[in-house]
Amino acid sequence: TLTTHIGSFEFANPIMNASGVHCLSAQDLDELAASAAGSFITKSGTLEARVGNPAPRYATLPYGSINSMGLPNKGLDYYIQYAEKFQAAHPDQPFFLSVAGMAPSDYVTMAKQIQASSFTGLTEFNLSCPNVPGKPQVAYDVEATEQILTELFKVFNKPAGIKLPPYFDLAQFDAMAAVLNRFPITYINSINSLGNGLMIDPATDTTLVRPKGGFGGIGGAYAKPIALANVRAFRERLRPEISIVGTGGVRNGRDVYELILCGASMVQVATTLQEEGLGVFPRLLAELQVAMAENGHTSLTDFQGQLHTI
Ligand code: ORO
Repeated sequence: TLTTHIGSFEFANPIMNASGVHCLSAQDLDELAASAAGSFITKSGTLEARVGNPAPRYATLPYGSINSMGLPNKGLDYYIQYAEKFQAAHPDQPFFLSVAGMAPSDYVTMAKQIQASSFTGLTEFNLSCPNVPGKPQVAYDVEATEQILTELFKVFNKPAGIKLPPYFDLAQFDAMAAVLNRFPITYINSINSLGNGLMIDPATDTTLVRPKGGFGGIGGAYAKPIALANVRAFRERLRPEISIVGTGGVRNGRDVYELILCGASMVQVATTLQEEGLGVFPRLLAELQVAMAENGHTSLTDFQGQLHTI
């Protein structure tokens, strides 16, 4: 069985989209919901709808992607309305609502709106978007993160997750985990894209994307070892009640298996979904089952978090 859990929610399988891919419109979300994915998440909604950054803002790379979308989205009201309607029609199909703030106070405002809505699923607070010009990635600032979470959990008591950027120093994991452990968080999602990479077209000596002078978030295979490390490092530091969604570098079923081995309960796919479309889900599910069978496992809990070290 591929059954998995986040908080009190059960999912038939652990593979889903990462926020940003195939999740902008109601039609995109309906297609995800009808796909083989175990769940789905919306594009990060902001208080006001956004058109995002100028094109070109996504490019395919030899081993992944670069994006500088700039949070194009239909606005929080649109996604709350979608969530309320979908939940009423499909009460047994839990899903995720992602939100992002343009300012720290936005997170509290949005949390209040979601709290007041009828949505009872999982809300993911994106503290790690790398692509809005002039806006830092909040979760690289431990104090700012602590302040936002303090204010947020004064008004919010629904299941909440935090989308984190990749960290690279063990002291960063120590500091962030210590903060996260103090709040009633249901899960973390590691990782967002590797922020502010740069790729160049050799034919023209020109950046591949236009916004921010060519800087953008890197995803795909480039991200896999970083994602594994972030999932593992947080699993070793967070309270066991806090689940982990593992995101980054999934191209095949073995990649899904390895994120679960490092401690993930759910695994999200962005670049490969963007490149391959919804058919990626049945393929990854079949490949995950092969990887499990090769190691003699029949359920996710047989190997979840059971990484061997030497
Ligand atoms: N892109 C990312 O890679 N991560 C985010 O959180 C948001 C965006 C975007 O909209 O640019």
